[in-house]
Amino acid sequence: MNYEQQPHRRRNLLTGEWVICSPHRAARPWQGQLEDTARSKRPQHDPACYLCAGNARSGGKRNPDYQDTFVFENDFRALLDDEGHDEGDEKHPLLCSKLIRGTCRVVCFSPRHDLTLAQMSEAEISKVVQTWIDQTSELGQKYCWVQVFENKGAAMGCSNPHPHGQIWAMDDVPTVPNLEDENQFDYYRRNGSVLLSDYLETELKVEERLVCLNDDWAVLVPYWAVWPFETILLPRFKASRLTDLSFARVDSLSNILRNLLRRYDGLFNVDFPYSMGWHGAPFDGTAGEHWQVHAHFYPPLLRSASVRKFMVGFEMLGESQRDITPELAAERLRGVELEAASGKDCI
Ligand code: H2U
Ligand code: ZN
Repeated sequence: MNYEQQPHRRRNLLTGEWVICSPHRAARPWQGQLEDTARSKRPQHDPACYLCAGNARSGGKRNPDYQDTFVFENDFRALLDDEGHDEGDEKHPLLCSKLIRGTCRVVCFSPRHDLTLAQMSEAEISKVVQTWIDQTSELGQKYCWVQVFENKGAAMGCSNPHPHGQIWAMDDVPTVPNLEDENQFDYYRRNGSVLLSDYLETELKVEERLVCLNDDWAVLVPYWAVWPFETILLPRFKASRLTDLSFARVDSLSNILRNLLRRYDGLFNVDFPYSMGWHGAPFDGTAGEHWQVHAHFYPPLLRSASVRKFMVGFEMLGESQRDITPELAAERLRGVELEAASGKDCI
């Protein structure tokens, strides 16, 4: 089979889902929606921004004069941790539901309204990583699932450009990480080794999907990527959760994050939109031996700063489909020129 020419399906090892890859289709013309790509010049402090230091939020709370990162309870939480609403969880064989308790927080990455994570220094990004770890550690004592994520850019439905992410914690494991848990557990039980460690070893040998690499971390376009420039960030050592990372690994992580995010921005010369987030072993009282902690990056842009991919039609009804191959996407990301200081320790 010629993977560079012929339509084929690839299997996601983490979820078991398949994706159709149609490489011959990448050159088709586009007459649909163009995304707005103007890079707006923003002030360092915006008096109207609810995330800037010292400003008021909805509901009357005021942000402190924070210096690096700042975490607060989301004023419009999707999950509540009220006790005592157990009543009314009616059982019906055809109407399935269960109560969840949880909480939602907002993480400001910097007091600077005009920056993005990609534009911050390694030391500043390390503070963000450490905040993710501290929050995961604290919330992991109370909830079995802690989801750290960032939604960036208007194309991803993020209305506020102030650099920030979110954390949702809940007392049940949601659908996607639950599938990842099952598949990693199944592989561990059958092979006695860790799925994502074995997968990374394979990828490091073939190299064609590799984007960047330092001593501790690797970024690649996964074999089963759905989004055009989707990547996965993996540790090159055993770590089940964010909370397993030592200080040294926080710094090497911030090094590779900065490298990846600059490649993304450089690809179409735009503040690259994406949703990213961390998956690690659930906090279930075990060491999570079968897990490797990892981050997924899902950017919507396809062929230029103004053409995005839509997951519609066949993808809603059948399964995901992509045109540009993961191998070509990785080559494009590898080829982005970074100024010397940001490429330190990375290929
Ligand atoms: P996104 O732009 O990534 O959706 O995140 C902004 C979050 O900030 C959003 O979840 C919250 C919204 O609920 N928010 C507050 O908690 N307080 C406010 O005053 C406005 C927005
Ligand atoms: Zn702001």
